[in-house]
Amino acid sequence: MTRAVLSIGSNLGDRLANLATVVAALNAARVSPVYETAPWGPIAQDDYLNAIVVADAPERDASGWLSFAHAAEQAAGRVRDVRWGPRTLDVDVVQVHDSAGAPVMSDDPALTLPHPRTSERAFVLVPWLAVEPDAVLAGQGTVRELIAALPDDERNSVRRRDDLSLER
Ligand code: PH2
Ligand code: MG
Ligand code: MG
Repeated sequence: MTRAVLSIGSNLGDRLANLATVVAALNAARVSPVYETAPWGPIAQDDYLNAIVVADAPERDASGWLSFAHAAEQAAGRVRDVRWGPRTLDVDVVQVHDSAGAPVMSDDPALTLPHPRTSERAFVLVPWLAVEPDAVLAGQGTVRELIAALPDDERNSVRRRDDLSLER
């Protein structure tokens, strides 16, 4: 059994429906509230909806979670796109825990774990805290502390959308 923390995001098409495809494809998932988030990175684009999903799988290892992420993106019609540009669905593997609950660490460029830049991104940290209040970003500190350390403009770039839900 492994547990993955997945960051899901969409800023093209029916954003909420795109995110919902990920939840539908998983058993035993816990899902954060949905957040409206300002685009992060160098590319001007529309706002995203973002959420965090924490999911268990009996057989999937870290690379199995990456395959799951890519398959979900393909199924949502994602096309080859520019780095950090708009997308129908992005599924990033933020962190994976092995069967003993220990975080998997990897510097493989194909799957770096934990996911790079997580500590700088309110659109990952804020939903993660909402679904796992005691979460720790492996090697970097508690998610609560990391949020407190963000610049104000980054922390304020995400807004909870209580009118939207991914709960099944
Ligand atoms: N994903 C990106 C680039 N920028 N900004 C926000 N707010 N949310 C995202 O999910 C996001 C982004 C490329 O993966
Ligand atoms: Mg991605
Ligand atoms: Mg991404």
